[in-house]
Amino acid sequence: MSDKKFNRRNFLKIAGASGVVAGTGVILPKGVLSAKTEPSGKGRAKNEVKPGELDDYYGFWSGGHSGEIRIVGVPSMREIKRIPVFNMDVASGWGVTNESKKLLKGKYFGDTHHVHGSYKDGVYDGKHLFVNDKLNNRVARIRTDYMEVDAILEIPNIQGAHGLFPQRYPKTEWLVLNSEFQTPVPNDTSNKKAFLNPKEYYGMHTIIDAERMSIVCQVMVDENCDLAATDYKGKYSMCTSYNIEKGVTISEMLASDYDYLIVFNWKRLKKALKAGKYKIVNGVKIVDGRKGHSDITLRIPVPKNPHGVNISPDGKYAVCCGKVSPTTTVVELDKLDLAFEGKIKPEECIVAQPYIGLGPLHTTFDGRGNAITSVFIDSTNVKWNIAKAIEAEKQGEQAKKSNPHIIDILDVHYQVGHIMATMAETKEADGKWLISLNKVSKDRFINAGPLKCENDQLIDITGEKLKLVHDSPTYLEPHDCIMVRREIIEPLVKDRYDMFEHPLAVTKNSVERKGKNVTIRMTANAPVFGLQEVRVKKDDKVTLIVTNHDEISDLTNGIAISNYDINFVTAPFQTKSVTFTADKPGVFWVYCTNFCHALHLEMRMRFIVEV
Ligand code: RUQ
Ligand code: CA
Repeated sequence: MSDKKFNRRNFLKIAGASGVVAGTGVILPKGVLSAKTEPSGKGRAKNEVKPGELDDYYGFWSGGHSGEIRIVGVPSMREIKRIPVFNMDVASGWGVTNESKKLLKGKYFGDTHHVHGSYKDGVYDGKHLFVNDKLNNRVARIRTDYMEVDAILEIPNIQGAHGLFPQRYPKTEWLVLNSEFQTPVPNDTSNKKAFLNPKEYYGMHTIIDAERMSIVCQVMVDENCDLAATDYKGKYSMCTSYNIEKGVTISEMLASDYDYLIVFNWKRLKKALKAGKYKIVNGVKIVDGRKGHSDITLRIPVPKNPHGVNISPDGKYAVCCGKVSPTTTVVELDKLDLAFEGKIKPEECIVAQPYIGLGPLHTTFDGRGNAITSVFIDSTNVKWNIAKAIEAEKQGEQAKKSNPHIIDILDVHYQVGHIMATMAETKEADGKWLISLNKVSKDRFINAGPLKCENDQLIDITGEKLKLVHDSPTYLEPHDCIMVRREIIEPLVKDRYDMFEHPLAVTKNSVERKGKNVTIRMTANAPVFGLQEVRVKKDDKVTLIVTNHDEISDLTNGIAISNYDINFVTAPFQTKSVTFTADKPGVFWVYCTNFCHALHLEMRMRFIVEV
């Protein structure tokens, strides 16, 4: 075992010593590389993570319309890994192997916005991540021990699957998912008279069983359901709605001066389900949550076309961003019961509406009573104190005029969408780092053509002022992220697969024929494949199953079949399979794509398709 380790390291060392920069073929005079990588100036930058040191946080970034999730080390901002989710990834074979195709069910594009972790008692338990697909209306679950998708759920009756949030207390049994686009329900020929009548389009707040990855029910509302949040008591979930008008054009969606924060009462929802108060559409229980039809929902008016809703880590407040209004709306969650009981009006749950700036989108928290809100049009992050905003609201307009709640305003570059502070969506928000996910990066990086990257900025929030520390280019387009303390995740992450978790794990090499179906079972053990030659007949349907038998951590093997457009990797003790038709006769070299050994290039076998 240690032999191979030595081999691998030694090889890289040799390549390094000869002055060849690995992978580039460029020869540099000695010293140039090391001089450039030395940090400039004296001392150590606060976010510096020196070679050999580890980051303090696992950052989980959504990849937007790249369809993936990325793991970013914080504070170094090094991209450590990409987890393919709703996309194809030819390096790892996601979308190529039978295992991934079974989950993707023929859909290879996605639009991930919101990654969240599973919770226990208001803090991440480190077990799962969940992410939405706005494009094809799916939710994926990632098991963090392998950092790999283990379930994908398609959601019927909705479009624009957007805001996603797990239950935080007592643990994540439910996930909520909002549908940003209203549609006819059902959206098929049985309901075709609704196609041209937007008044018959509805939004859905979908409840998902996180363990089974199945749908519990959908709550139907007239409004659209944008961003999502759950409280810290397991009582409520909520959505912002910017289209209470049921508009289909921008001007129609902007007609009203206010829209809603809609709160869903879980106790009442469970009661309705138990009492059978639902209809079934496309196999899903749909509970009526429309205004005037239901006691499950509460509508708090908020100005205007709101976007994000975030819950303060003390569990007391929901902060709703105005988007078209320059304000945020602070809702006191303890008042929701009274409002549901009809003892106070919904708007009486609002305890502050502070001025923030032009285009507030999302809010995060430092765990010290302060909120930080992203402001899109102003291109700023605004730090403000929640208690001071509430106090000024009590005192009236005069007190509000001087904006006593605002602590600091930082210019960001440019056009910020989401922001997130470390651990901020948990009751252990620690106020160390803030990420500003900016949509526009022009002039911040060397010009790489008309299609530019995004700029994820790292901001130090330990002091009174927000301090910009680092610009980090990212490929399109992270929408949201969470940052989880390393200690929560790291002990759960494995170096090897549990080999026999895969029912097809190969222990003996074999080629088996049943009519035109040929099954090749093969081990990979760097630098050899278990078979040196496989012969099939033209037009055979071939299934190739490969198990990596290398127990050395990080020893990944690649399996590529020349001219057959097949390429995937197996990590230690992992099994993957592909099925294809051997439609081209000839000799095709199967080779290892993932540098595994000093004799990596010799790791090959012949795949012979006879006629
Ligand atoms: S949404 S900024 Cu999913 Cu705010 Cu993207
Ligand atoms: Ca509106």
